[in-house]
Amino acid sequence: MGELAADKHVKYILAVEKRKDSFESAVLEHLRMNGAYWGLTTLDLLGKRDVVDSNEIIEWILKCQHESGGFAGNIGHDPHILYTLSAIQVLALFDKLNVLDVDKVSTYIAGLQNEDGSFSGDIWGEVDTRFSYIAICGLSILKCLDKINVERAVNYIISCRNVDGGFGCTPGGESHAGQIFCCVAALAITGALHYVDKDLLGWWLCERQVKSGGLNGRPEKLPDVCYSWWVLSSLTMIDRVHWISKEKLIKFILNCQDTENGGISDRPDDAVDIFHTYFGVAGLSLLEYPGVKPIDPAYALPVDVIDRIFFSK
Ligand code: GRG
Ligand code: ZN
Repeated sequence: MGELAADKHVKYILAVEKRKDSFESAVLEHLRMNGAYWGLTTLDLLGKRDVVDSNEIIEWILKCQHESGGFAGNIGHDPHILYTLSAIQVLALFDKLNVLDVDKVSTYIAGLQNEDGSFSGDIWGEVDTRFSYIAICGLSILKCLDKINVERAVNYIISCRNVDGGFGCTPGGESHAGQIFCCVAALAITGALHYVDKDLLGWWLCERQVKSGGLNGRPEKLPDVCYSWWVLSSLTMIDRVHWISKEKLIKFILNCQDTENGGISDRPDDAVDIFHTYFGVAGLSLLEYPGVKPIDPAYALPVDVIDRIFFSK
């Protein structure tokens, strides 16, 4: 096993950003706002946020804002709650939340709450606990949680809890590590973690570690680096990280690196992408890997950024 090829990953992220005509950027075109969040957060975790021009990025983010207050994945596209959170997160990363019309953005997010407390992703109405998390995380960063009915939002999330201790995307939906992250993080942010059966959920989550040391997202599925985030952040929030082998997971993540050209893939020997590069580095951050800044498991932003938002005068 090698070490984390941090410098190579920085170069890879910068190259993806520049290669606007490549296959990967064509695929990412409509969700460039997410790509910006993944890439820039990874750079920051590696202590390299300053290698990009923040003014240029902020200018572009503001051009992605729609008159409704929501943000799109790219200029001229339709707004969605998903990209709105990424825009808020990137601005938080650069300490530039002050460029936002907070009332407008928070009104857009709050307007997506339904009668039963759930959230839709956009005007088309798809409902998912992913959107509950996004709304709660975004509004909390903007200090506007009072714009929604938090009690109903929490009750809806609880209605998606399963007998195995996990959570699904809607009531009755199968437990999946990605949805568990969303529900646990939303409950953590709203101070409602007492609704989680930590031992039962911790057991389900730690069973996600397979022989190779990697984590899967559901029973019988293949391991994938992104679950180093979805599973591990959930275990961290419920204080059960010591229920998996940290060493084995570190080894699995490092084995998924392209040590020549940078980037991290979902599994050893697969092609790298910016999504798994972020989740690999974020996972290593939760595993306290040397040289990687600590990340907040609920807000998915570096701890120093969260401290600046909530604890500076
Ligand atoms: C700020 C970190 C952050 C997230 C924003 C978008 C979002 C909120 C959360 C997404 C949560 C989620 C559902 C993640 C799972 C993504 C994933 C790898 C899905 C794949 O599922 P399958 O069933 O793959 O295709 P498996 O691994 O089960 O074979
Ligand atoms: Zn994955």
